[in-house]
Amino acid sequence: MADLEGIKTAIIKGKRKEITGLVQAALDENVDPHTLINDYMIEAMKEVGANFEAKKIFVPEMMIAARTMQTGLELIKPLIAQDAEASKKAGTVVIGTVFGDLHDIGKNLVVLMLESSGFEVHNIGENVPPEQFVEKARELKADVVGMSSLLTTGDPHVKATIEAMKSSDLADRVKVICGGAAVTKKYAVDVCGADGYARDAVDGVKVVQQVLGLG
Ligand code: B1M
Repeated sequence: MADLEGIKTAIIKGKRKEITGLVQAALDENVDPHTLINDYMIEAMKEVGANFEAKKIFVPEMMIAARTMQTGLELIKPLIAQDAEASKKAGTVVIGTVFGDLHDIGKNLVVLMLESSGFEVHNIGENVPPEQFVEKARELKADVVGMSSLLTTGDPHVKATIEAMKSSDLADRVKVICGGAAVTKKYAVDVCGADGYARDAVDGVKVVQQVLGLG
């Protein structure tokens, strides 16, 4: 029987060699990939964050846990993305993590969910300065720019990025959405003037559809 708690523990403890076998066994038993990600893998990362906050672990352990999570996700990705090519293209999304922030796991999940929902997605990486969001949105003819922010110290960069988008020539045609554990709807939308806020990757798809007036 699939050892789902084992998957969670392997991520928390950073057992990278074990994660592949455990995830593969779960997939072989037809455990829903979304259940695996949402109920076990993301939950594991929450516990890693709590352990870090409680000073039970430090940055190196957090990094090993993140790599273990990513190794597991690599196995799951093709299953989620398999129908994406057929259904392109509901719109073009440019997405990155804001300046000063190197966290990428959540953003990459949002990319995966958007791609599997028919969007053309350009992942412009992490530590992205505001002007680069604008340049890439122009170059790639984006309909939506999405930014991810995990650090509360990133708030000024979220604001600066939204301001850069809204004061550019793209303001009228490119919508801007935000997400990530450090951002709230109130801050992103009410304070900074974003067009939307998403609390997780599934919500990210809904919000992109919403701001584009789809479905
Ligand atoms: Co960092 N880190 N980290 N970290 N890290 C947090 C974010 C933290 C909350 C941990 C804690 O203290 N509890 C804390 C931030 C505190 C704060 O600002 N209030 C923190 C800190 C302090 C730091 C450092 C400063 C530590 C240090 O060096 N002293 C440092 C900063 C480095 C930098 O970025 N400049 C740092 C470094 C790291 C690692 C490199 C070791 C590693 C990241 C590896 C990587 O990403 N490749 C790491 C990790 C792993 C974490 C935690 C444990 C897990 C993050 C994660 O991947 N979660 C995190 C604690 C936590 O989040 N509980 C923590 C799983 C992921 C699926 O969730 O990213 O929230 P999340 O994404 C979700 C939603 O937020 C949403 O959808 C996703 C899927 O549901 N979402 C969007 C995200 N982006 C979206 C965009 C959207 C829509 C939805 O639209 C565009």
